[in-house]
Amino acid sequence: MKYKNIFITGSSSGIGLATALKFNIEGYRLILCARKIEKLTPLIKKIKVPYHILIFDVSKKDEVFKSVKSLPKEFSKIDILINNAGNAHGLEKSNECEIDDWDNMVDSNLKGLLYVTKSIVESMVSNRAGHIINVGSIAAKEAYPKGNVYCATKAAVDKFTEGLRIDLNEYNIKVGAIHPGLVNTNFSTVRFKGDKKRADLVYNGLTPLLGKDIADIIFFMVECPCHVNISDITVLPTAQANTYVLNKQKN
Ligand code: 8X3
Repeated sequence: MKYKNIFITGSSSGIGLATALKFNIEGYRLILCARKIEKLTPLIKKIKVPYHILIFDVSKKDEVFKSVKSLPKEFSKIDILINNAGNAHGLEKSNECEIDDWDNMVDSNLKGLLYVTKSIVESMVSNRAGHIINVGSIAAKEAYPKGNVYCATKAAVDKFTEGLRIDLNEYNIKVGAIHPGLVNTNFSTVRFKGDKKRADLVYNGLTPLLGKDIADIIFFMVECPCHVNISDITVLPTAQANTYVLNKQKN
């Protein structure tokens, strides 16, 4: 089971970083993807397994295909793909938000995930083996105020996951998605463009999930026996009932 190659997008922070660390401990061979090499330095220091780094932006189609093609032979058979890269940009009403934020989210969360998948899936089909896990969001399942395009990109990923699973069914390839609720990563800081105070308020008064919680579940999904595919899983902090019902303690 071990010594498999796992390809993780967005592996320099948050859920991607936690997932890389988890699979490092478990002895998998890592293909670590990020936009900037500097951001991977702290992770690389902790890696004990064979790894390969790819620096590219998921939203740049040519960069994606060129990077995947450049993989050395020992990393070119990708057993597991974790489509994790993506983010939220802004939290404003549709009539008030920045159109660039919409572009950014469609380009990374949706188009980027499609490019990466397309660049890898053909070799999985040739191998008649593979496992693709898309990191979605509770936002895929329900829209919330001011979430508009972020929710739309995640809902599209959710539906694409389903379609991909149908297309790949005859090739013995597992496809699934994990949809987290509130996870305390730099997600909200990015969403609020560096406004740490506003970001902290999101998690204030409750115990959010950690990147590690999601990484542990991804590992469980990957390690299921061959005949078991977890197709869809939503994970929330105990204090979160849905995107807007939260059991927050007053400080
Ligand atoms: C992250 C969860 O509820 O902030 O995707 O959209 S939420």
